[in-house]
Amino acid sequence: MRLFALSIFSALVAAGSANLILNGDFETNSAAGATFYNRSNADWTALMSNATGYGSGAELDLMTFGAFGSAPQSGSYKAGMATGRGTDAFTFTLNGGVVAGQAYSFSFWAYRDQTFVSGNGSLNLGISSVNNAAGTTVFSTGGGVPSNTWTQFTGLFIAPASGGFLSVEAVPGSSTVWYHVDNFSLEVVPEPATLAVLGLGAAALVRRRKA
Ligand SMILES: [Ca+2]
Ligand SMILES: [Ca+2]
Repeated sequence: MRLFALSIFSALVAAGSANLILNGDFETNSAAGATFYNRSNADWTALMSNATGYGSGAELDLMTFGAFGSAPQSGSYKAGMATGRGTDAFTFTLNGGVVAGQAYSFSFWAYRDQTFVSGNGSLNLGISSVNNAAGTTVFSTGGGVPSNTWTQFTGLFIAPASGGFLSVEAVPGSSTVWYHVDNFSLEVVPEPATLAVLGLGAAALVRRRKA
């Protein structure tokens, strides 16, 4: 019964909503097939559509095939964030924003590139009302980002505040780390109340079938 309800839940999450992140794959840009390393926040922001660099590190990268590390996880571009000079960070502009109290699911891909540094740190996601600040943190990888292998991170959260932006921050650990990131998505999860009703309906359906 629980598995049956879970499968309905999964189907709703999968089919129910579109990606709220307008350029979560980094594909909409003016790079014209080139790779750009160590951009200032202003220059990286100018390259990107619907994303804004704001961190103190200000050495963001936009990379395509042939750049250091693995090929982009999705499409032709990935982004790079380091902690050598501070905290590299950016926000994605959201389609319509998120609403406080609503449930959301997220997914993104990341790894620690070891070409130049082998450090640690974390990647944090936040909901922000402005495009140049982290806002309220909703997820942290902690130190558990694998090196050199694209790894998917997924989860659910209840939005702690309303906001039009999803922030991504490379938080320094004990030594410099270079994260490569790609393919971010954020989707609305059906209301918990709706899920509860559907779960009861599924349970009732199972009971009827067994009777
Ligand atoms: Ca991409
Ligand atoms: Ca860089």
